[in-house]
Amino acid sequence: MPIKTIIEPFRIKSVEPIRRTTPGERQRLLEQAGYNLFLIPSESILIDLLTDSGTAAMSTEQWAAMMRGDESYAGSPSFERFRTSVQAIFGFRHVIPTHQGRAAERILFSVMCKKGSIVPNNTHFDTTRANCEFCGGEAVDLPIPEALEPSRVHPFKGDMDTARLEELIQHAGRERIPLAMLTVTNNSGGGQPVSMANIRAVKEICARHGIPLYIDACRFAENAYFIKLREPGYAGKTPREIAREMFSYADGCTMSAKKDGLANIGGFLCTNDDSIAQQEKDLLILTEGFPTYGGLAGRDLEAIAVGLNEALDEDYLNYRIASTGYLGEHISQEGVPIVQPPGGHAIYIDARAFLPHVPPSQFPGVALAAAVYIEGGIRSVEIGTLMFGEHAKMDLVRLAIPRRVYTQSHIDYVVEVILEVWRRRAEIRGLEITQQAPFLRHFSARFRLVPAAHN
Ligand code: P70
Repeated sequence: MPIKTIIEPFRIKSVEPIRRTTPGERQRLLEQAGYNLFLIPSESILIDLLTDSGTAAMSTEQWAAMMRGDESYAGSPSFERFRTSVQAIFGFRHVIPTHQGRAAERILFSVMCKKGSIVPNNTHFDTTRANCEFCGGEAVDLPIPEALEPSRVHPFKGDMDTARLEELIQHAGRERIPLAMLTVTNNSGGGQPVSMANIRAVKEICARHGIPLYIDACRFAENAYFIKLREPGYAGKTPREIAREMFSYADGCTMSAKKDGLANIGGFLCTNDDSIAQQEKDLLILTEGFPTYGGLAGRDLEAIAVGLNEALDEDYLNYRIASTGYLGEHISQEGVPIVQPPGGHAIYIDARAFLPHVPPSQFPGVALAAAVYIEGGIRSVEIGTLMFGEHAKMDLVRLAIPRRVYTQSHIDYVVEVILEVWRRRAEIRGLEITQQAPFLRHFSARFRLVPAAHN
């Protein structure tokens, strides 16, 4: 019999202790933080599932490469290794390093958008939407209808609704749409993949109207692996071959290397358009740095150059997708409502279904995330009414799994904590905002419990 157990395909060389706290301590910390988990010190978190961004464990090869980092201001060989590695996978003519994904977004939208522009996407993530709007653009989400039903199983829930894209172009006119985007995987919609067929179909529509297509590539390797597992014709291809094909249909991309770059910081912006690239590099110099480092140290460029390749390793991707799925299956089989099927980098709990007694106006996602922290010291993040305001179609709590960081027993602990919160769900109360910022309010908003009489 072939051995079926999927193991972590690495051994551990350096460890970081994590600290237990008591429920009483956590209750106090949470009240001090205005019920916002972003405001809790990480030493008081036991298992940190706030984000899979910048939280990966680096490999020995990445650490070794960092020592080769050349910190020259201009023309560093570390940049050449970074560019070679990016081009081998993404294939674009221009590679512009940035300190993280949102810097790539800001530069892209500053160059391509103006007041009145419309940017369609399967679903814009928080910083993408905010940067688009900050440049005067309108960020339009066009997910397929299945994506808005959390319990509905569909292999490519990240697909864009191509009929609505056609309609939008007809209605708004090509001149108002400077670019279209596809986010792989779709983070706000549950970490769900986009199919190759959909990328091709979106490209065909964009090309017909002369609209450039950009891919928000943060989780490109996980998306490529889902295509291999689920899309007819791709089972025999490597994740790298699939990624290359995905990007062959695009005119450029934005990337946060903090996700599938397996790095703790960094990003990049790519394009095939020489004139756009020139304007982007000019802006880069203004705020990020010279085009051979773009706000990063030479050692960061080296870590990304290696990390991008490790993220495409099949053993790694098999473990990655299996361990996320394991968490999803073990909580959903006990009745916990999650976005189905499990995503690549995270499990998303449907907070509206989990807490039907807490209306969206009382932030069920924030309330549930607070309860999970008090129960077991686990930090998660709300993706819903707090993050997206009126644009929120769902209230989700995301349990994002940092790459190569936690073992199966950590995940078993998370399962146990979530199931305990599930048993006590009737006791969880809604929240109201006491303080908020004008944009990206989720990072700093503060809350209090809704008085019992209003519940
Ligand atoms: C996350 C982080 C970042 C991101 C993304 C997509 C699809 C661009 C970016 C920006 C953000 C976050 C959210 C909640 C808690 C902590 C962090 N996503 N596009 O965790 O990239 O962060 O490098 O500027 O997902 O999903 P960057």
